Amino acid sequence: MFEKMKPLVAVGMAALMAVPSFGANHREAPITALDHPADITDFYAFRSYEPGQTDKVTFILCVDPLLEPSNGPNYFPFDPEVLYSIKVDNNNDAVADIEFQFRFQTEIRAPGVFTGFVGAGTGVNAPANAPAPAKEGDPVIPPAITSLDGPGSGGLSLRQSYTVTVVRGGQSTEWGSLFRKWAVPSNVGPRTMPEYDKLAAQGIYSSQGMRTFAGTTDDAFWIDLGATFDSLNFRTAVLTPAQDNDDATNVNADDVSGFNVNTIAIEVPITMLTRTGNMEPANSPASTIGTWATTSRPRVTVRGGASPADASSWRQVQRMGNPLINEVIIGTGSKDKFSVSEPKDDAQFASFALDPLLARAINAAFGGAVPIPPPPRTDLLPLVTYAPPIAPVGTAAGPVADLLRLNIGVMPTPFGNQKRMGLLAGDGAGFPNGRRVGDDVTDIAARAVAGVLTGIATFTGAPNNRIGDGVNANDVPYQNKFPYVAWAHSGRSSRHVDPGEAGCGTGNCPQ
Ligand SMILES: [Ca+2]
Ligand SMILES: [Ca+2]
Ligand SMILES: [Ca+2]
Repeated sequence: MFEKMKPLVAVGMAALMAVPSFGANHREAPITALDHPADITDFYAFRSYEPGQTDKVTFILCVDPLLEPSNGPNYFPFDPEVLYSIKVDNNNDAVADIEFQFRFQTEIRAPGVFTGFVGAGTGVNAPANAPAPAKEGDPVIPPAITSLDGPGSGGLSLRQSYTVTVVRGGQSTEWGSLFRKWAVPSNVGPRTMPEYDKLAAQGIYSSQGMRTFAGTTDDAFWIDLGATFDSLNFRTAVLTPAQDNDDATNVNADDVSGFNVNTIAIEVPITMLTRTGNMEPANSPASTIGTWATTSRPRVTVRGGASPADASSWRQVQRMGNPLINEVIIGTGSKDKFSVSEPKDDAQFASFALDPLLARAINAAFGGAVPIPPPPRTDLLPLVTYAPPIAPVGTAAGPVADLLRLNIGVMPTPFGNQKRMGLLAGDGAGFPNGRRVGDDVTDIAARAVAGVLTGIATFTGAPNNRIGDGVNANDVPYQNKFPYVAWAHSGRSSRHVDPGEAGCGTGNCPQ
């Protein structure tokens, strides 16, 4: 896009087009756009707000964007060739101290059946006129799928199990090796999976204070994608105060609505994550962790002279820490390089962060109506170093690195009291202090780029503090419990809320 739109103004417009898109990383870089199973769409990390679980942190890694729920017959298995990882730095050097690795295996249990999932009622048998060699009463369609294993799972032909490996101190330990963990399939429809919510809930596994879930779910992200990519043809660019304050109502259509995504979630005790092994208070220099997710594929060739650390057979395809960095800070020509590099080496990209083109594009596209701070943009350093207001004073800043930083000492905000604008709305347990599924990272990041973190009145007031795409909420309610995302949309009855259709407030969304 940058290459095609040469005029300076057009370049600025093209950059601004990215404003609402950086929340999710759906197909954001050239390589990952071609490798959808390894394409990380979103990464979340937050102190668990499920009642009784607030001494834990939940990580959610979503991959494989824009899954249409009706897209059978194979739907959306995880890729057994991909290593899905969640990494945690707890001593401020942007190098992982703890890693959670997920690998999937696929089995086809009914190889003669034309679809991955089949079932109805208590089963359907051959009628009297069934041609030979079948005879009346022979089972044809198995019972509806009500279980991931054992009775009720007979129609679950394409089934995936997965392993969870915890890597720390150079040691790899398989978590939950005493039981099989099944990935939850897509929601095919009410005949095949009549009690899908119960089926999905079977995919939550618990042991040793940890829980995991893997499966197809609702995409927790939301955005007015269509307006964005129609050459910045925004339906709303600056929200009115009333629109901005209504966290439950969309002014414009959520173009990700009705789509699923593949989700991996893991919840672990905070004491497993801090370098002290303790529950640290928010003002402790040991309270803030940095976390990111990666996807990797087997290396095709092993380069000579690789160090032991590089000797693994995996090559990183993508990584994601902050939803902001790769989307709007890194130049398009560097996005693939960024995807395959390590956070500890992010100083090579620091110039993008300290003078982001996007900020200049916003300034230009609004004809100067949106003033922006001059570079170097040190106000953005809390996103790329351990610094206040996320990490407390006295924390070692560490190198410039794209990590999603989470101060685990900050108590989680109860589900019903959370603000979509997170930290900007005074909700200290929200993005950019970690990221919850309901945080409007699109609007938060746009405003951060416009300078609202500077604390300088010129940049913290309107219109800078009301930039937004007019999509404020997910299309379906989140869960107030692990794994927090909503279960998958039904292939038979899901619907996308499109412009001109019902789904914005009490009326239709604008065209
Ligand atoms: Ca470290
Ligand atoms: Ca959704
Ligand atoms: Ca928004």
